[in-house]
Amino acid sequence: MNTDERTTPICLTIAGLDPSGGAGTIADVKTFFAFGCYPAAAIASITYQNTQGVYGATHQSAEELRSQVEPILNDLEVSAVKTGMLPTAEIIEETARLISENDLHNVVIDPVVRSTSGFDLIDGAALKRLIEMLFPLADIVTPNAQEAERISGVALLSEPDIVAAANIMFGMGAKAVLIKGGHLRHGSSAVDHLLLGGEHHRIDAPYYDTTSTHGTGCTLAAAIAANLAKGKTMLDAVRISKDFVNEAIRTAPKIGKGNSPINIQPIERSG
Ligand code: PXL
Repeated sequence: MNTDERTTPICLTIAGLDPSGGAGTIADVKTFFAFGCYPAAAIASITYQNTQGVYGATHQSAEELRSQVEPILNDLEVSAVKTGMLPTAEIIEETARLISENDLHNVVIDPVVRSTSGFDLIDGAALKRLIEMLFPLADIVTPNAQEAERISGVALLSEPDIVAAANIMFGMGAKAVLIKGGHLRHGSSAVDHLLLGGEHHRIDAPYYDTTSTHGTGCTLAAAIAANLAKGKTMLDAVRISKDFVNEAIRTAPKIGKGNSPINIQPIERSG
């Protein structure tokens, strides 16, 4: 059967390129494809890295970003957009303009602050712009616990802290907040907290004590975008995405000498 934009929703990522393939746009593209979506990708920054660390980056200008995104939006019917590493205020402002001018839906904002290896992927002033300009456009924001602490100013020591941090992010304009609590774990499970429409959903998964986690955050946010593009509700999209990432961590290969990328594989198609 031929496919088109109705049967194969198009998902756009605006994020950083990890040329070693573990995180950023390559993880996003693999994830969109894994869920049967058609991937489009614009690069906000070219990073220099491998599984052992991030060694630097060359950021795109606002004009370079627009030059990548405009032809895509002029031609393709984009059903969801995911943002990742947006390193500068000018890139963030341009991304916000592109989303609003084109009335893009199913907007997933992953507020990437730092790589696992400790490299800053955004500066403080840019993070402030990201909160001001992109949170109000976001259907969901997906900070990890550390990012949530930096954004909200609340130290996340207990569940009430998580709710307080999420409420601050609702005040910043986000429509749903997913706080990923890999290290806020309860015994042997890793719990993510989805706050949505006045409800608090605890999304539970087994915790794996592994260093094979490179690209986890990017993959989760991209999977949520893909599932929203396919028409899933936010709660289902988050649950499906968490299971997908969990399986990708469980079955991660050992690639490279550092933090191995997770195992992003197509989900089984039912027909
Ligand atoms: O996982 C955060 C992240 C996002 N985007 C890019 C990255 C990283 C971490 O290394 O390199 C491009």
